[in-house]
Amino acid sequence: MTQFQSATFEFAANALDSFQIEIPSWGFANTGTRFGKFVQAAAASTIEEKFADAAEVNRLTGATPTLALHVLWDLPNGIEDVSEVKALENRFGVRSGSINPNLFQDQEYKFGSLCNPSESIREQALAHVLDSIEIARALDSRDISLWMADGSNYPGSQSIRRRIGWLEEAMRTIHDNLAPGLRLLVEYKPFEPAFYHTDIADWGMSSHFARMAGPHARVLVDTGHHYSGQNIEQIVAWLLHTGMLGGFHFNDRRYADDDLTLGSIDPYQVFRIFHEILVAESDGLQLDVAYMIDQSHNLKGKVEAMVQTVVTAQELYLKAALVDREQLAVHQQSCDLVAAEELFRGAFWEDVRPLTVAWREARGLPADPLAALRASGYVERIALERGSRLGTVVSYA
Ligand code: LRH
Ligand code: MN
Repeated sequence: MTQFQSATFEFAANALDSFQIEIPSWGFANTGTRFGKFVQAAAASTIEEKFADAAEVNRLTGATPTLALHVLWDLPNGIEDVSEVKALENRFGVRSGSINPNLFQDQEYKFGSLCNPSESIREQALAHVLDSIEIARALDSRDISLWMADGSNYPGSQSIRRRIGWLEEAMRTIHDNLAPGLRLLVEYKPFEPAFYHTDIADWGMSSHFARMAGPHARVLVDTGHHYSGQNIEQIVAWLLHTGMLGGFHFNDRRYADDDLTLGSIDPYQVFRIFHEILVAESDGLQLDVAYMIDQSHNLKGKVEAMVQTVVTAQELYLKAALVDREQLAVHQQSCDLVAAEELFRGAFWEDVRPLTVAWREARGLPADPLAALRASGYVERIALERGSRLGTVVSYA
């Protein structure tokens, strides 16, 4: 290996050693669209199976030590389920990650949860978030990741400003009850399931609620939660500049919140996001950004899609790490547009796979995680174990 190659490898290894991304328990479960759900025999439906699949992804990629949990889906008995989850953490060597309250499926939440005109329903929603904080405290999680479906479908049917007031009140109470060391991540989404207004629809609204909630609240950017023409990396630059960036839900989309696998439609988008973060870090900003995946694998094999996603994320992160940011700043300052673009895009064109393979081999990981998954027979084995309980396909109506 030439000196340049070993220097590049050292650099790449540091970048990949530092890169960890959290995977969602719901990414292993049978999910669908409103038009139906195509069930997979190998899908996970118990918290034990979700930890088992997460451990397999971490074994193959070395980059996913934590599993995001959705409270009502993964701890249906609330705090009572914590001891079982702790046992699974020890058994599978994967820790619980962000705790996601469920404020969107109860019948009472038809007109909203924390923004519902009914005080008793707002209190019910708040109680669920406070229970989620107790679960996070017991599991030593770092983040409460809050997304709400709250909004309305028809102009004039709800008071947007009154709902802002109720949510501000709730956010203050939630923040005041955060356990030490726990953060509140406020996720925004422009529409769906509400199709006229959504109470936390964009980064400005999310920043407002996080800022007025208190110092331990930040904004969560789900890459699928933007209108198609929006410049997401510019939003990221603003959140970095204002100190409000808490984390990401990575996925990809062609149209709306499609929750497709990261980098399947626009890998350059994720590269541009990672670049903004790496520039901020090299400019000395103290960052604490949670990288998480939020996808639903309706057609691809679930474990395979998760491994593919993590490998893609590692490659895109390394490409962004390879940008010569010092030289880029020179081109930017001298407005040498083409030189800047060629340098920037050049890093994106770089085939970093030989570097990621070398890093995996150096870390005792399989050189090709997807091939290793197939060779392991893991999916076939769990399909046999889990397949027998498959029910009938449920349709939308
Ligand atoms: C909402 C969302 C949110 C999760 C859900 C699974 O679209 O992105 O982060 O609660 O997906
Ligand atoms: Mn999300």
